[in-house]
Amino acid sequence: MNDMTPPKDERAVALKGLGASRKRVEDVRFTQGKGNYVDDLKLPGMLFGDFVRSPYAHARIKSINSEKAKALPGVVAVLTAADLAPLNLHWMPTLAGDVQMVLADGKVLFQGQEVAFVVASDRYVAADAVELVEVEYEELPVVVDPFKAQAPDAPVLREDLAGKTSGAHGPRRHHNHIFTWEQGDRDATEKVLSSADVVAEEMIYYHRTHPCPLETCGCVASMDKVNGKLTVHGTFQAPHAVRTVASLISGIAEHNIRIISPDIGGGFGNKVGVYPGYICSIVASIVTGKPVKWIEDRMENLMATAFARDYWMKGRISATKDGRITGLSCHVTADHGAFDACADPTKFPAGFFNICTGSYDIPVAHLAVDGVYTNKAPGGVAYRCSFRVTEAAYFIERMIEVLAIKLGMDAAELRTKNFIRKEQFPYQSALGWEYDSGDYHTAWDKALKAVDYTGLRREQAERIADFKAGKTRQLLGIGLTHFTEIVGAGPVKNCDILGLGMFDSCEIRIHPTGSAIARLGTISQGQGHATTFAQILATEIGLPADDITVEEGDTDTAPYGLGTYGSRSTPVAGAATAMAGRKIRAKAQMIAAYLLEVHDDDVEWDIDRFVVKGAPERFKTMKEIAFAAYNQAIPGLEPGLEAVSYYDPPNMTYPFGAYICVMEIDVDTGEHKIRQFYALDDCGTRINPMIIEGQVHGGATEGYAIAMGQEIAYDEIGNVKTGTLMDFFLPTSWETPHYTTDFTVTPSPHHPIGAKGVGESPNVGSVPAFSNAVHDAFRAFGLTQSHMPHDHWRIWKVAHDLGMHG
Ligand code: PCD
Repeated sequence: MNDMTPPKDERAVALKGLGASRKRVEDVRFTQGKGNYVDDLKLPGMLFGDFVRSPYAHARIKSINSEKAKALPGVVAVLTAADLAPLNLHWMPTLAGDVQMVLADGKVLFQGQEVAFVVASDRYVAADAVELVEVEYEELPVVVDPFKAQAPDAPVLREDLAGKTSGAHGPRRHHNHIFTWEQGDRDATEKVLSSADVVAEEMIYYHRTHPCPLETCGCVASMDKVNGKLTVHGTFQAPHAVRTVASLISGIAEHNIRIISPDIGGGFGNKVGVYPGYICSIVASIVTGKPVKWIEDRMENLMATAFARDYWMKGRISATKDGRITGLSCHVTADHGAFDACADPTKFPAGFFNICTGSYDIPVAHLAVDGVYTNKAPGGVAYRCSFRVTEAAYFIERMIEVLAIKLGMDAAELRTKNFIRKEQFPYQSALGWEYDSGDYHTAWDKALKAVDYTGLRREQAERIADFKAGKTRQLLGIGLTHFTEIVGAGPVKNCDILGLGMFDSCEIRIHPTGSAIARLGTISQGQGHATTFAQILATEIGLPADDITVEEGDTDTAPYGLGTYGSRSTPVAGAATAMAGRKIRAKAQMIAAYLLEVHDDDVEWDIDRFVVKGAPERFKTMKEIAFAAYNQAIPGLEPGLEAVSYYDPPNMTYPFGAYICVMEIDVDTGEHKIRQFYALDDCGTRINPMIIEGQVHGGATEGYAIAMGQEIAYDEIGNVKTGTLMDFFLPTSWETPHYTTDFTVTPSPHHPIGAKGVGESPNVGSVPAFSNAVHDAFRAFGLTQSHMPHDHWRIWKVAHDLGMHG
């Protein structure tokens, strides 16, 4: 090394690589109102589409009269199922192997269902015309309860499936039954449960809710009839998959379709599925020859696009008298609404719910999930969780608490006693997963110590005594959770969506002057990929992150990938990025050796350069190497410095965490106050600690909303009672608790940089922590289980039913 060379640590810091809390490069435009969202797009001659939607949850359509609407000046077309039928587009395939009406075909099955699509010169004319379309309905009996839906005499919801005794996931045993999915060993589990010392049994309900991104769903479809190219800008979390599906459905050759996801204002799973609005906009653009924009309003988003959860989970868990868990059984009744449009990898009709043995070493388990049709909106998306993992984590973390009550044991101690031990990894779970790595005891002990758990329990005991003595009306709840997530779908061999294997990709081009562009198959919706993926590369290829542009979301330029959801970007595309970087570095090594006139093996990597072994003063920086790649004829090497990697992960990654919520509850008003919320996350190698902290704050806030008030509620005739933000709880900074974040680092053994996902973890972990805090506050007064969301009224009701109001 010569005197001019800055020391290693200084060079490493200058790269802003792995581990740096690099400021988000996206925020320069976001904080100045310069983002580029779908609704910012204005194309010449653009038309606007808007839906006529059903006011009924179940009704036959007797007639649709659009004459008055068509007569309104500015209205260009009104599409109904009859117009789409000749193109065979009045129904579309769902991600779950079912079919779904694009526009109501003979009947409607949920409130807010799309009935007709009005296309007009501007949005206001379209909205006025929607009011003028006359639809005659004949009401039919409504089923909103998935248990009643399975009664022998329940109304037939899906007449199109009449007589079909099997569906995409096997046999159907009733006209409203979709599938049964079973995992684990039923007989062995029953045997253990029937002879166990202690068995706790409970029905745990995870209510229906909605991702509710600030930006609703929308698109602009533009068919260029001259060159035959269809361009669709849209809020898509998986742009390439949308392109392939659009080609298969429409018959337009795939190279003639360009899908662009511009900036996206939050996805949270809401923007994974395909909605009628996309199909109708594309058809309308083909029919009119003009670009057609469709943007949902807030009510449409809440009422009609993909819901989340709605799982009734009946659990039984057994243990020895001293609290060693011996078996677990779970039966889920899954309310999928009118069509099975659940967004899961094809072979997993209940997603990865079979992670429901959680962080515990449970020797035998059995799971059965029954999917059921009801008169509710379709969906079943992974709202900030990897395909039903939040339901699974909620289930097991509630069951642990219920078991602790039955055993008369401290719930923290029960967890400690049953955690999978560090030396058991890779761990084979009873329901079929291989957990890659973990160190649960270390994380748990750190968390308990951080909140002074023993002190809190002492305080709680005093509070209970004070309450009983009439000195206070405030209870103290300590909500514990230790969760294990499963993120990073693939592997291709068992994960696909509509037949597309779930790999991901990165393509890098290094420019002659030593800056670069990387393109990925994923798409950020706010996560900060442009910041973090450049950091992975900076460390791999020794060029500063600030000199690397990261681009996603345009199918004409990005390599094929399966998109961003299920916290898969870091585990899959992040791995592809590291691997592509390593290909660059391998070629750079040959170039450096040539320039330094030594053998390839005689140079070694040193942060941002190759150095001749034993002669540190002789080196070539990556910047020099990049230039040489374009201006030297190097024998045996092609010019240029580019690489692409398509990465099929060997396994998923299993991030985990320990969350503790301390909550004050007013017995008389049902109000709560979060006194402390501690979140310890282990996502393996941390790329950007600041972004991770932001992810935890965001996810925990969504979890807070879900646990404490947010829901999509229906009345008995299928009216959505929470269709506006007046009724649907979306916390503002006023309600949002303060969080303390912490971490441990247990790298993934199979990921090239050891990273696991983190974006969803805080939702998976926080919901049970908040809910357990509510339950824990009332444990001493006899509460075992009460359903979320724990809004003021429900908490008040719990106290009331326990006789605490005198
Ligand atoms: N990271 C770091 N480190 C680690 C991991 C991670 O740093 N270790 C970071 C990365 O890079 C990014 C983030 O963090 O940036 C995240 O990541 P992940 O976990 O991998 O994930 P992704 O794939 O990217 O994403 C996804 C997620 C999800 S799934 C969701 S819901 C949500 C989350 O993400 N969403 C959202 N977050 C968020 N944020 C925002 N802002 N926005 C949004 O929208 Mo789903 O399934 O879809 O339901």
